[in-house]
Amino acid sequence: MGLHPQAPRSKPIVLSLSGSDPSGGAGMEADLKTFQAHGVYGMAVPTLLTVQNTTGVRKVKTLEPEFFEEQVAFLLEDLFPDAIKIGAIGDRRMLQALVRILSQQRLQRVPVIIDTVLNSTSGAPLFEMRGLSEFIERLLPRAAIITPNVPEFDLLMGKPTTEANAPAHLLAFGRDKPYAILLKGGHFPGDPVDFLYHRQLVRNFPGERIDTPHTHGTGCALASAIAANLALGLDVETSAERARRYVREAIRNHPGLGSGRGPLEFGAPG
Ligand code: PXL
Repeated sequence: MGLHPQAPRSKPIVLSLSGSDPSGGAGMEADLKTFQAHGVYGMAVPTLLTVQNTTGVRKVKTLEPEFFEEQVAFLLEDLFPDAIKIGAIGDRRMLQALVRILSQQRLQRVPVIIDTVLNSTSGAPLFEMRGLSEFIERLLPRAAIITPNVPEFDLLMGKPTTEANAPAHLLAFGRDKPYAILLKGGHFPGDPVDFLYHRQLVRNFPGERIDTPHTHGTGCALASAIAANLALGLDVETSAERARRYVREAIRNHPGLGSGRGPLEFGAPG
């Protein structure tokens, strides 16, 4: 029995299981800011730490999986999430801890959003590649939606995707998968188009390239905004659409910080 068993539940809770970016632009710090901006209550357990500023990631230290699991287990005894966002994982042992956590019966109905973070934009590895098939086969099937960028989708798919063949590749890859896929088109040339695969259909979201270096943590903010929207009760497609709009405005309104790839403005969604 809790200390205040009759306390009313005032807002949805979202849990981030991600890496930490001390510069506050990406990772669990960006996730928590995005949750706050969406009016949901954010919690976070870090999978890894980074030596990082806006100019890049210098070092990565994956944390102890047993301690991580204990943190999550104790948290869930008290504060139960309405959605879980997963970001950088680090290594296979941490991946296995996540698989164990998500296989618990009590979490089966909680939507999981997986940002398939494999490398940081500056090139530092955020997951060990020899764990890729385990990641695809054991973790991804637990997701409601995954949010790869083009290089990440190329690794999942095992061959390169262009804007022209993206719908066919998504239909082929997604056919036997239980999750939706938001393929982020930022790496396509010209104005980027995102593609959403959901329930055997592909929809495209044409975008406009915003010419700015202030794009640190855009993937983290996008996945977290989707998680917040799902926790608020929106469906997958609406959540993805709103999250895209949120990130577009967050880039447009960037605060101009740092000398490298600066952070976003984590404002309230429009
Ligand atoms: O944006 C990918 C990402 C995710 N998580 C952490 C990161 C980064 C990129 O730098 O540092 C912790």
